[in-house]
Amino acid sequence: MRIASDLIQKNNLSCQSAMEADYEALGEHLHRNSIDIAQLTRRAGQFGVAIPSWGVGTGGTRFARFPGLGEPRHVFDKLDDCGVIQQLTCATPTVSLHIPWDDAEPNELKEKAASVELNFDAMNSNTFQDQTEQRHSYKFGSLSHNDSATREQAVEHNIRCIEIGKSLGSKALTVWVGDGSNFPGQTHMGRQFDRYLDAMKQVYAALPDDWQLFTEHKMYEPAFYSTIVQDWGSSYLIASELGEKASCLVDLGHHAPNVNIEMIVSRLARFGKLGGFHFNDSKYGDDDLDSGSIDPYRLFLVFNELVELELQQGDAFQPAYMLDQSHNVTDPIESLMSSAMEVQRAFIQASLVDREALANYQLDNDALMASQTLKQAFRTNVDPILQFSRLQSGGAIDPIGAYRESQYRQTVSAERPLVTGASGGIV
Ligand SMILES: [Mn+2]
Repeated sequence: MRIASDLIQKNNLSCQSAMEADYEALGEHLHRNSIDIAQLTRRAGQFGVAIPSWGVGTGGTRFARFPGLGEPRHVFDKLDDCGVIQQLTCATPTVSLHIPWDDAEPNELKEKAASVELNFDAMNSNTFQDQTEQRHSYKFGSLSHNDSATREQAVEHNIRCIEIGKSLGSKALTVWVGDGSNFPGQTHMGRQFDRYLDAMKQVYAALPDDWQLFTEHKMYEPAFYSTIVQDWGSSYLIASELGEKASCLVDLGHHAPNVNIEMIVSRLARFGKLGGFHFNDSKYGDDDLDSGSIDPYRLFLVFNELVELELQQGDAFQPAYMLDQSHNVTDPIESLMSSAMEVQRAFIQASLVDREALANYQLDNDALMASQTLKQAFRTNVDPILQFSRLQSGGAIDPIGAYRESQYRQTVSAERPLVTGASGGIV
């Protein structure tokens, strides 16, 4: 199902000489600032962000879902689509599965993933919707439900996700729940949090030594008055209570508008509890728009903190990166390729920041020049670095152009019937 390599080579040839001229010019520009473009290109090649399996399906809103052509029918089709994204961008080497949406025989999953050169990232549990033949409903909560049998069922599901993940080579479990309340007074917020913590401790106890557990906060939805893991403070409390294998995920869309997310990143990392990210973008709320499509400067500022942390902590600093967005009006493969490149771009731009100059401006209280130092890096067009890195790794200089030329979507739509029912899940 992958894209023919001669098609990629032909597409690359059509834009290679322009790219090389741009690369040389950028190299000279960076050299004047004592930055080695070859080192940055290697850095771009080492960057990876995970694709969520559910991201390759078309999403929807509470109002409607408009299915796209040739949507994946099951996890094996999803892995094919993820394989195409990695083949062309060389920036998405792993896939994050969602159980039970992606339930399948682990050996078959491993075999399929290997055939499209992908590995498995964090496992995601689902206790926010009911499955057929499920004994206890999650309508009024899962890990924090006031009925102990429902909590036990949710704990067992999370432990099952760990077991599946162990056989796939995954090393992390992400827990996001929809638990909360829709009315003041509906739940006792203190006792509900106690029940959640107690259940999470049982999940944590089943975690292998070399695994991580990520807790993900979300301000609202599906519960609208209160959610059990409402904000990064609650998330931090949970991760602290559980132990050192637990840390916090920051989903860029799960905050109130205008919240200073890069400051949250700095705070969590300061206390060793920054686990990783779910990247997306938003305008009004938890919009799940494409990463970098609304506010690329904010994405850059987040990476500015991350690059700074990497310099301080070295290889010990290994945050988990995943895209988590919903594609309602675009081809999901195109959106995910574009988003992976936007995240990679922010990473490289943040690597250009003159940290010594910035530190001195901070010491001198020179707010204007400190800000200009960041802006200078942000304004640098690093496209040639990303393009050259992809070419070196066997990918496409222009992934979206090569993808369109390949007619992949048209080819798979001939064998994948239109899916009108299921919705792309958004967590
Ligand atoms: Mn998320």
